Amino acid sequence: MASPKLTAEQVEETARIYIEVGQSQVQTALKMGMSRSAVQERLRRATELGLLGPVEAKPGFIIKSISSKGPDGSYVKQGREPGEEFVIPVGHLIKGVSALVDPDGRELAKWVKTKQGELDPIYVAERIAAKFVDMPAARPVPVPADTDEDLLTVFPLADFHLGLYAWAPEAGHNWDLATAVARYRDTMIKVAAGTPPSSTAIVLGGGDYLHANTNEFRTQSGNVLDGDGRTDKVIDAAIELAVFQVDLALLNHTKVVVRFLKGNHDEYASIAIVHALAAWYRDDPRVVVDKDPSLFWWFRFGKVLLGGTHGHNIKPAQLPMLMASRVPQEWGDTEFRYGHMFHVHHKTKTVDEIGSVIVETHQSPASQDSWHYGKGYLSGRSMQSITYHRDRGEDGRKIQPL
Ligand SMILES: [Mn+2]
Repeated sequence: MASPKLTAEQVEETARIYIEVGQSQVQTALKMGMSRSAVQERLRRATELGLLGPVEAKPGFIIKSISSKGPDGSYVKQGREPGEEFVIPVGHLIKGVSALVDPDGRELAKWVKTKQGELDPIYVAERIAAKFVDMPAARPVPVPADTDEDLLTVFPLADFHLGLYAWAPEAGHNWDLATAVARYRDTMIKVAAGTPPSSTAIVLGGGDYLHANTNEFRTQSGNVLDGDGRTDKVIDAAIELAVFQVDLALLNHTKVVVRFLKGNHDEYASIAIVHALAAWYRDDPRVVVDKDPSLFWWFRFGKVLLGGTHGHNIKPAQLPMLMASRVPQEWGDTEFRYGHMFHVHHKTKTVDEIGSVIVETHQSPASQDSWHYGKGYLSGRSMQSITYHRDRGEDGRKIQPL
């Protein structure tokens, strides 16, 4: 079958060379530097046009058969050879076969009719699998075999600022939504790998998980921010990343508690994250999404009392008294008390343990934007997990620099 792509020049050139080399297809192919099958295709077309004799076809006509007289005087009629073997088109099945037979019932020609039909199951499975390549990991996550009932691990998600945009000439680094998501996921995996299999995990969004509430990209106090992407897009990526973190925690911990504190950048956008997670995990008995809308978080584990807040409304030194006043019962029942704060993007540990509470502020893994860079801030970037023993307090931590 002649390809429609062949030009008249290509066909003529092939016919000329074929005659030049003594009508050898192999020699023609060698001379033209192409495959023999390609030469054959061109020669078929040349024959139809009569370029190989005996007469050239008139414009718009082709030669359908050639009759010639053999050396012994008999007539030889040459017809076109059949085309390639018939192949059923992908996704089709044979609908029917009809035959043209001679008076003796012998088959002269056959028509194979196909129609769009049931697809090959393997073909369908491969097509579906291809669609899921970029989807998050499948759930449900298997329950980990052995976890330590005496341990609890907090995974602070400190000032992720998803949606922050930074341009290297202005801010020292290039940073955008896609970069942030990729780097955070990578770091989450490394943190998880260095965390013991405590029975309880707490995914603690420390506030400013998102860079902004709206497409205007402003803080609560109205400062203009450098944003990447539209709010819908950022929220979508933020939910997916939170699900990634929770699913990761489910691999190593029996129970996962999720709490996202509000920050001064995402007072409203964070609500969407919390509610999406609550819906996502509503049928999973291993996940508890705490929808508490307040700015403060308290959690008791054995003799350990934990507290947290973003930190835009109170100073670290105020947290111990607040803890004692807001949850006096838990305060009285515990011995080891810790406060987690964020907002400042750098690491501090309150020098004095006020009322036996150690309050720390967390380093952010986010890149600086032009404003922070311009202020000359020099904090490092990391993520971590902190593990507590129910009777002994802090038991260890895995710190992962970015
Ligand atoms: Mn903040």
